[in-house]
Amino acid sequence: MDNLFSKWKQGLEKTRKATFGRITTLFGASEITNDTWEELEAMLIQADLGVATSQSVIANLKQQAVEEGVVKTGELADLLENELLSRLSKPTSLNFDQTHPAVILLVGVNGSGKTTTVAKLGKSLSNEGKKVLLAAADTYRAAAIDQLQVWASRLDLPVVAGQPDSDPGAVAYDAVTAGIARGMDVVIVDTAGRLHTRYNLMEELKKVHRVVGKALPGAPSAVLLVLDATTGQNAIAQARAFQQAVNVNGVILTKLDSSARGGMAFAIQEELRLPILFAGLGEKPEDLTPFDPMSFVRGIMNRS
Ligand SMILES: Nc1nc2c(ncn2[C@@H]2O[C@H](COP(=O)(O)OP(=O)(O)O)[C@@H](O)[C@H]2O)c(=O)[nH]1
Ligand SMILES: [Mg+2]
Repeated sequence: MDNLFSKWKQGLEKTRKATFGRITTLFGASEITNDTWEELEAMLIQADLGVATSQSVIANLKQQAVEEGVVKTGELADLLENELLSRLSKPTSLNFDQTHPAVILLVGVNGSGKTTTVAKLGKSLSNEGKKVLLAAADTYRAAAIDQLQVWASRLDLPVVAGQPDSDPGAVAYDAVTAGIARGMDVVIVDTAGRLHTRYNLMEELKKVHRVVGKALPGAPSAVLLVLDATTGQNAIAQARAFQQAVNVNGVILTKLDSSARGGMAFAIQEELRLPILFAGLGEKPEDLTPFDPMSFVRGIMNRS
């Protein structure tokens, strides 16, 4: 087993143990009955796939079982693995060619992991040889600015930060301008997650988005929504609010390692129609990894 897959497996332990691991107990030598389908559907719902997605998985599996003459529960594991895999989009990577520097905005509610992910993503892109600038545009909390500055100095990445309570749009604008002047390849912008009202938050985000486009036409290249995997289905409603405010291009799913609800990944793709680009499998900088559907599905189902 290679290192990366063992990391996925380790990171998905909670999801596997709490839900998907129990699904495999259904797979034995017995004949498939109505009860099998009902139990499987209930387990998928419990695994946070959402009702609609779970029902659609079952409908497809039933059809395939008929078509392929599958009658024993033991043969369902392969069908389920393929079915789950078909629901996750192929690995997607970020587009760095749209503007130079590429500008990436990270958005999401407080505590979802934005600031940590800005640092991790910055580190990973810098390891690939890109010149990365971080921008601390969550000016509503002094602690958030400090947090990113600490990460930046630890990872040896440059950072542009405003004063606490300064205009987040202005910080983002300065960061993009600095990125152009300093010949950066990527500017990653951290944003605020909570204002007094959701309306304010979304208006602020729209503004940051607009301002970034003024500093560099065509920017941002990507708006990535950071979702906390421990919040399960709740994250779907959150995501919809962000999608209404700005054009979200993809999801970064954090804290898979502390979540038993990793099944939400399927609901993200199915209900939000957003690709998952990266996964957080821990708190350390190297714990952000491109989302790999095969490792994810095999990791939750305990198959190698
Ligand atoms: N276990 C784990 N913790 C994470 C992960 N990503 C972020 N965190 C933690 O989640 C907490 C909130 O993260 P932060 O970046 O401050 O969230 P923000 O409010 O959205 O900026 C911190 O304690 C992070 O260390 C992850 O992938 N796994
Ligand atoms: Mg933050």
